[in-house]
Amino acid sequence: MGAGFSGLYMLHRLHGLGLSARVYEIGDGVGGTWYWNRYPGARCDVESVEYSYSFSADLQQTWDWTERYPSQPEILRYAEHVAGRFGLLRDIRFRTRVTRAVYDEAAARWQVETDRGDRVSARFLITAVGCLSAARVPGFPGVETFAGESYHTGRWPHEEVDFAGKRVAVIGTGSSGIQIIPVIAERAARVTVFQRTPNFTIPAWNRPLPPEEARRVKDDYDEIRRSMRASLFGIAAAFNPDSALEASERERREELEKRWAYGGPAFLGVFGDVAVDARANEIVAEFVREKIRETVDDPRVAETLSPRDHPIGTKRPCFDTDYYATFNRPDVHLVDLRRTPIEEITPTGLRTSESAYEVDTIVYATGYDAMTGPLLAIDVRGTGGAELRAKWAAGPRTYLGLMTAGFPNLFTITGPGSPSVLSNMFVSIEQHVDLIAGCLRHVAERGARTVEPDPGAEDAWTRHVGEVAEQTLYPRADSWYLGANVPGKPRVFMPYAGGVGVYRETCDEIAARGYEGFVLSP
Ligand code: N01
Repeated sequence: MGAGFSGLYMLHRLHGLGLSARVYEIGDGVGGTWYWNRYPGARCDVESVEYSYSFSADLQQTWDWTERYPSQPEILRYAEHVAGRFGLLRDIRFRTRVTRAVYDEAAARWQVETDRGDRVSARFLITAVGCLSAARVPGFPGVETFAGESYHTGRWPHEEVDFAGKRVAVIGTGSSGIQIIPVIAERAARVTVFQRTPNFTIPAWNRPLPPEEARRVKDDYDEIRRSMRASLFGIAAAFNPDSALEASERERREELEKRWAYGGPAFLGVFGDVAVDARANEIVAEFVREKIRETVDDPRVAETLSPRDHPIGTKRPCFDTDYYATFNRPDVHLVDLRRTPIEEITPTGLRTSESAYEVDTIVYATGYDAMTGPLLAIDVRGTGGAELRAKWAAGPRTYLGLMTAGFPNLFTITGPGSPSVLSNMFVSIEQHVDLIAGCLRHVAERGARTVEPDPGAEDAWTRHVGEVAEQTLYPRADSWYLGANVPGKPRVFMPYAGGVGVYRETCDEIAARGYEGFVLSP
């Protein structure tokens, strides 16, 4: 299920194993999140040379990225290129949503249904549905009454949206809002930004990628990929293991300024204790607030933009182009929803507890039902008709984020309980797909019909995921990592916070011990 980067690579590996496979994809093209997120300014914040597949030396040597961070159109072209180059399109059914998947114990097969009336059966069912694909518009009263145009960043139309001369409201200041706001501000007559929680954002300093720089990376790719795989977040930038608390004032300043000037995710590797020690974290957080005060002319606006309710890095960090400076424009206004919440959407705009705002266009940059949302939107039933929704009602339970007990032969690429969204997704996707391919080979060699986790191994892993998160500052933020953005969703930290290097070693050891913790049935 899914023809984003995980589904595409999985299909390629299944071809290599000599298995027959079919991919169902809701969109009418490949690319997953990059197919849907066509909003102006959409760009990946991992560097292009690292946000790419490593499985084919030929591919990584022949594909040329043009910018330091790849734009959405360029990433989509890359996905389309990969699909064509590796002969994947013939096995993908587009415009087709899987609605139901029921495990038939007697046949040891999954019976899969789609919204186009397909009824197919498969030995293995692999979900490649993405972690951030269930877009969410909050249930503001009156949402459906708005007479102007409205868009969610994650469901952006294929045609260009014309903002010229328009009064635009943007709700949400996560990664998507922070990327789209400066671009809309360039085009619209007026932009009003509705902010609930201010976010920390670091300059990306995007720029063209000179061919000689790309050449150096290509010459050194083996080493770069090796260090990415062994790292915490799946990126090659050096992580400084030193403590912020032990560094002198001058050393701190130098390191922070150096990383700010470099930009992008490397900033958060500034000191080794930022993610685990509140005092170290506050040093880095205050440095960013200082930058906000330096950049934003109006001190009250600067203060409203300054995060104070969560440690830096505990909500997904953002990386921007001119975000804070955009608030110096006379045609951009910031509304603090903590002080004056939205009460309703009206036919002509929005009304907060304080004022009415007349607008032509509303942009919802309001995020996703992350990680579990896309999978639980499907009616998945395992052994004895058990519902996945019921099993995960108090939070996802998995072994390695890869499988869940009671659902034989069902694999979840970058599922909850794996590093996934806390990493460069390409590193996590390739590792999971390779792990699944290895497991399928193991099942075949043993002559087994089914594989699923031992419930004890699953309990221990689920506990471990929670314990690792508790050692960090992550649980201190109301983030989508914890499901906090979706009313009623259980508050459980979903990704594995131990880092992609440690996670990979753990998986490799488990595989070397004959897929310890997995049960094979004849
Ligand atoms: O979504 P978000 P996103 N009333 O959930 C606000 C990836 N990504 O689409 O923080 C008012 O982060 C909400 O406020 P609060 C990346 O992993 C990557 O921006 O909940 N406001 C928040 O400000 C990212 O983390 C890239 O208080 C409401 C915003 O809407 C993930 O996708 C680019 C509200 C949602 O922010 C999701 O990012 C884009 C309400 N009822 C995305 N409900 C790159 O690679 C929500 N909000 C660059």
